[in-house]
Amino acid sequence: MIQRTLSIIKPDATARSLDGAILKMIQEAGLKVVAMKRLHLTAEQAGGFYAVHKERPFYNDLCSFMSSGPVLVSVLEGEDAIARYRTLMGATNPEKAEEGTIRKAYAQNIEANSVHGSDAPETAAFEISYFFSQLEIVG
Ligand code: IDP
Ligand code: MG
Repeated sequence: MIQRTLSIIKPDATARSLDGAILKMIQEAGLKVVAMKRLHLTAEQAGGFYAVHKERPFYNDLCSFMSSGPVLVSVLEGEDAIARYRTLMGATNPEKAEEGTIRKAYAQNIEANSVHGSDAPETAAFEISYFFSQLEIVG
């Protein structure tokens, strides 16, 4: 099934100018970038995006980190895009990420782990609409 998923290149990666390298990995994996924007989120905007993690101990740190610099937000489209992008990203903790994944290559630690990807169709729909209108998505 053709799906869309929400990707974020996080502040640790934009700070090191890794956006081009990460997008190259995404495109070489056969995922199509159908929307993109560069944003500097407020802590409140990051908090709304990560509302599902509100009760987690790392929530406040995560909101600070995600608003500490620019992010590159994009919509990726392709066959089974949600699971395929999760595989390409690698494990949340880069120490556990497999060779060939974005987090293995670039993540600094479990928080500053370079990329976000939606984890299910419902979260993808929420996350895409958090950043993009239908007009901004060009398949
Ligand atoms: P995911 O990004 O692999 O889906 P989630 O569990 O959804 O991982 O967590 C969202 C984000 O919160 C992670 O990507 C990471 O930036 C941060 N995070 C997750 N677990 C921890 C932790 O134990 N300590 C600090 N930050 C964490
Ligand atoms: Mg997640």
